[in-house]
Amino acid sequence: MLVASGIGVAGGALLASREARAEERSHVSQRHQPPARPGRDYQPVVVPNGSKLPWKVVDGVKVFHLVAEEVEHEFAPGLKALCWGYNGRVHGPLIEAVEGDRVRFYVTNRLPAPTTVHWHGLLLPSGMDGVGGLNQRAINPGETFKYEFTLRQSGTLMYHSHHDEMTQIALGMTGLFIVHPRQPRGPRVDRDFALMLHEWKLEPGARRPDPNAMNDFNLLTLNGKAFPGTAPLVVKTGQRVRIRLGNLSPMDHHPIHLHGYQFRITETDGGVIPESARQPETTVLVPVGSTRTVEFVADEPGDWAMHCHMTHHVMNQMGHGMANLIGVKPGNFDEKVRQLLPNYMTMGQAGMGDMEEMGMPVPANSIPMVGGHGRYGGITMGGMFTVLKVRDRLDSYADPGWYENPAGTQALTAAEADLMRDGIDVHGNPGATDGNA
Ligand SMILES: [Cu+2]
Repeated sequence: MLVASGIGVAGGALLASREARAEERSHVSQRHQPPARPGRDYQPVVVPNGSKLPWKVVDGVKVFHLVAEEVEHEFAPGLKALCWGYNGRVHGPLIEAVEGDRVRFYVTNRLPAPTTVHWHGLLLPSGMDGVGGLNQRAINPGETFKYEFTLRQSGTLMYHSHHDEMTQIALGMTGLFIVHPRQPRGPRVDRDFALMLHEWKLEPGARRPDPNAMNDFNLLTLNGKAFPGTAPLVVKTGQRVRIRLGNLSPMDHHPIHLHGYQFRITETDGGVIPESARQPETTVLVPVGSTRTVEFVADEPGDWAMHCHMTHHVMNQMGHGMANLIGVKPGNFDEKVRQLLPNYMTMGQAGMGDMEEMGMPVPANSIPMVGGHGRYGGITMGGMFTVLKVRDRLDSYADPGWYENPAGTQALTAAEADLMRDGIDVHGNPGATDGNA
């Protein structure tokens, strides 16, 4: 009897606490704060090559309108394709709001297929989570759905289609969703950049990316652009810089490496990393379906490369099923082939580095497989590559051009006098010492 009543009491308490939690949840979703304003309540992020989703306030709610549609997108000068995105952009415009804001999204589907929008990493009611068939009926072509929730967290989050994910994400239907904290946290950041990573398969000359690709991606992008189409990140010396990286590539994680600095990884899409757990890094791995945020003080002026460290991810439209020609001596092979193909040239015997310089003609609507031009010649990286430009003096954040290295701070051809002084015989063999000694 005693035992049974004990269970009864415990059961009642459990029920009461469950009800309290449910009430708390609904209370939280009701108890939104006045809509925060850019400049006054938060410092807006910078989206290189990108755009932001406009909004208006209606009765204390921030109202947005996303239109899912086909978009002609330029990946780099000379390379366009028909992709799927939002509001005429690939990827979709960045959404920017503040913790405590009540937000309402109208989503109009102008695609030829049903779609949904999933709010990746956001804490919200299950029915707003956007998984087609699970949380809602998919939005048919021509329909407009409404999503509404209160932002209960801050951070670097994302949005993407969650219906026929393989096709729709591969064609570009992703975007960043930045939620600023209501109360500023940590040291003030001067430049706050947001970049979305992606990978595509687009055959030279093709009009549409191939969503069936699983391994052979040939176009790697930052905010939808492949170098040399990527805009630089421009910063003044001494500024505190934040870079937010999101990855909704179909298949690959991207180790993003920044030259010239050590940074700390401060946040994931799961929240803020405690200060004691922030390791110094020069490369941050951004897994598929995640965001990573890094911070550092830009105290060293210059042009600093920032790129994915997977070497195939800093190439442009390159087929990977080619013969290994390293070290091959073609002899008079070229001459013989030219009788049939007048422009034939065997390439690749010493690698790919010369290919950008050669100015080989490329098929219409394609870009050369390697990089662009820098201040000192060809840059043998393309794809997921950009430049952090740090300058002592800036009139604006427009591209300041290439950095002029101060005299004595740049690698140059070794002078004869230096070689003499240091006893370097360029024809000698300096060898190597025993690694165990
Ligand atoms: Cu990569």
